[in-house]
Amino acid sequence: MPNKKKQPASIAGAGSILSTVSGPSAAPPDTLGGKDAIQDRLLEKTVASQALAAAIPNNPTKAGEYGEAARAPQPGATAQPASNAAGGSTSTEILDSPKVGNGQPAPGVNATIGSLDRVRADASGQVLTTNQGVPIADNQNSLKVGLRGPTAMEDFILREKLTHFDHERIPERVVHARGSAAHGYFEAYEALTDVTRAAPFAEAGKRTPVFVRFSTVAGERGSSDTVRDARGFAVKFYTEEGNWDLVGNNIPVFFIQDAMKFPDLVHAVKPEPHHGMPQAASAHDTFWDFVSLMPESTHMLLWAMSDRGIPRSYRTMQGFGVHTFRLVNAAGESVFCKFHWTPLAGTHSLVWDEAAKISGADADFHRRDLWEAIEGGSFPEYELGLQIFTETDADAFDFDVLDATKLVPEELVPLRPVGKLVLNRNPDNFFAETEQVAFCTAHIVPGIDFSNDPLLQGRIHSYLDTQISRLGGANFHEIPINSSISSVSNNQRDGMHRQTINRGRVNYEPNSLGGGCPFQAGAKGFTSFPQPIAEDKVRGKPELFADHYSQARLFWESQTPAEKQHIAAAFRFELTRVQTVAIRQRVVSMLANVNPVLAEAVAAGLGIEVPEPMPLASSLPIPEYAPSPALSLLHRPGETGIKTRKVAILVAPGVDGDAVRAIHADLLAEGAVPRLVGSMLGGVAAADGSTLDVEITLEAGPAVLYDAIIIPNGEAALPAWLRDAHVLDFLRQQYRHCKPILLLGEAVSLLAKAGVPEALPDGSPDPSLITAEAGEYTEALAAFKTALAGHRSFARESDPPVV
Ligand code: HDE
Repeated sequence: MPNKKKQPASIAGAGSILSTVSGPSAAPPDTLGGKDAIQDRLLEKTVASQALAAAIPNNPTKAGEYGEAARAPQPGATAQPASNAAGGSTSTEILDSPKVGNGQPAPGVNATIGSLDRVRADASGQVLTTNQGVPIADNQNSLKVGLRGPTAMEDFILREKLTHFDHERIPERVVHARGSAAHGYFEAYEALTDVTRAAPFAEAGKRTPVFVRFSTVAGERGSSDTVRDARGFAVKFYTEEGNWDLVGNNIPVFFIQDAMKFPDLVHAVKPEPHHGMPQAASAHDTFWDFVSLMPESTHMLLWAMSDRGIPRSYRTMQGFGVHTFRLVNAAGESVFCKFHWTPLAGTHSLVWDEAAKISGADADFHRRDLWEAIEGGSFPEYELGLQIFTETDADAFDFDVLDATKLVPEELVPLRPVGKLVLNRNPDNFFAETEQVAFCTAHIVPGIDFSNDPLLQGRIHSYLDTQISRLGGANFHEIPINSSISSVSNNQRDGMHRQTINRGRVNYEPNSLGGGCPFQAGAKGFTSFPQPIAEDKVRGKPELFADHYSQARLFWESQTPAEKQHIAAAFRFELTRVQTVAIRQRVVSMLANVNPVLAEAVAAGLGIEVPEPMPLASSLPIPEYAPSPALSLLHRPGETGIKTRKVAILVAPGVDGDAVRAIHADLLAEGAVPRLVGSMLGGVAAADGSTLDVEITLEAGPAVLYDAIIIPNGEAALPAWLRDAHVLDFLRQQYRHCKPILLLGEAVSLLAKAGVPEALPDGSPDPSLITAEAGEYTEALAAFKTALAGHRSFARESDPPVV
């Protein structure tokens, strides 16, 4: 008879499992002897972990790291653990608590990248606590030794509160410090898999969440929105293959060609170092000194001095990726690409006199506009268009596509519309989202790649680097607004403010103790486009970069007469504020290479002769371009009509109440934002005895804050309006800023009193100055709405203004 007695479980080596150093060369024990759940887990963990290591006897991808084989990276070797315990840091993780959780993390999950809901906090119904969660009994008084005595050092509640407050600020961005942002999505029109494997373009209708931040460049965090400057247009796409940041501007070219010059440019435009002036303005000596010694800036200067430098709204400006990028498809084939955002609301700008006055009336003009539009459900939309061209196409262009001071004319490479961006949600918290968002040109995803543009190459370093001091360390990617929605697993560890609690003991690769995980993705991961390069190591620029003026000329010649006049006036304004005559002359000598009319107009305003044109840096033939209508702002009136346009309807006692109500309702129905403006808040008795409620006063909401004005009929209201300089100024400014004006009945007589001409300077009727008999305004209102939906009535302008 065989011996039926059960073999005793082996306990040999149990002591080694219970220790953290050395162990026997034999197989692990079956049991640690006791009946303890923790010990069971420890044994399971050790056994599974040793089996996992044994499953990877060597590193099978090693040979593939060398020579030609390295061109096709292989996925890393992995093995499956027999138990989830194998990857754990500790056998005690099975003990749960309200703090540590249930101890069973789902395999392969990084819970810190969940939606923002995981970190949104709501205090409804909650008591006030310290940061440690201790309920606070008294939030009014510090702890004192006697009612009139000194504060006790032990008052940890006061000290925590003051300490946190003392450290509330973080450094502002070195540039683009002033900005506003919104959430939304990008929706692809079609699959672009022929040219790119980038996730947002994978299929028609695919939506990718985005966070978009608009900004000025030079001003500090609290500076005004409507200064003359380029605007940032930075889009973070949260794709399932990682975050892609398209960090662009509202101008398609830049001042400089090489990253080496960026600190010089920014030092020159920022407040001068000795007295810290001026704020958020390029109109000072150091800026113009620098740019006039850097003639490659001429093209961008023309854009910045054009009305692009003073947009009406973030919703009415284009965005551009500026640099040439690469698109790469799944087969590894690459084309070049320029990114363009085009606002559906059209391209609209302020006029300079208005922009300067808005800075005083509402320094948050653009921030408020973006917030209000989204809050009111008028979601800003932009179409993404791509200019796609091959390397061979690029070789045939008259300019170098790696030169960020040059654009690719749409006549040469038309835009391919590929999707739309919709901003449909305001942030919960300005600091946590808009201030802490970290855009970075190095954040690209499979399917997108860099070109060798030397400005872009420098940016790839700078953005990541700057976040480390701005956001306090290397873990800024863990800040909720910055975290990816695609799985994040790597062996980067520690650093200031680390949020992730990485499970397990493996923090290196290759490894066998973690089953090889996380393993390299191989060809499925990001692979750089293998552009062949055989060149000398050299500091310098390609010869085509030396043509500094032909595209500046293209831009000038593509503008309408009014836009040209604005450009000349902007140069005049900026250079008048410059104090050094030699700098003014140098700038004009640069402009003389662009166009004699421009140079003459600017020189005349400065009381100087046009100097000799600045010597050319290029000896190559000068390229010639036909004017490009797409470069004029007036090319894009937009598709959204009067939606979101702000209209002031003046009211005073005795005004025609019926007309006010009907016009108000009509405008509101079409998505405009009409507001009743009076001299004081409160009810105003209309002619029909009804009461109209003034929403904002002429003082609190001056003319520059509206897109148009309506003054209704009102026999009894008129004398008050005629006596009120606020009203007359309101009318004058609406006129001077070329905005639509609708006057009904007797209100027409305000024109003469305000000195506003009824006809255009050439005697023809002014299509934006509309008058009608009281009670018969249907046609007039329609004409007013047409004017409101379009561009400003620049035909009114004269230099100097007559009103
Ligand atoms: Fe930037 N830029 N930049 N820039 N830039 C920054 O990064 C830099 C350039 C742009 O809303 C900084 O996070 C260098 C061109 C935008 O948060 C910094 C060079 C374009 C934003 C930086 C450039 C831009 C920035 C400061 C030349 C248009 C705001 C804070 C090599 C395509 C993003 C920060 C936001 C911000 C460096 C040139 C656009 C210092 C070195 C060209 C929209 O890293």
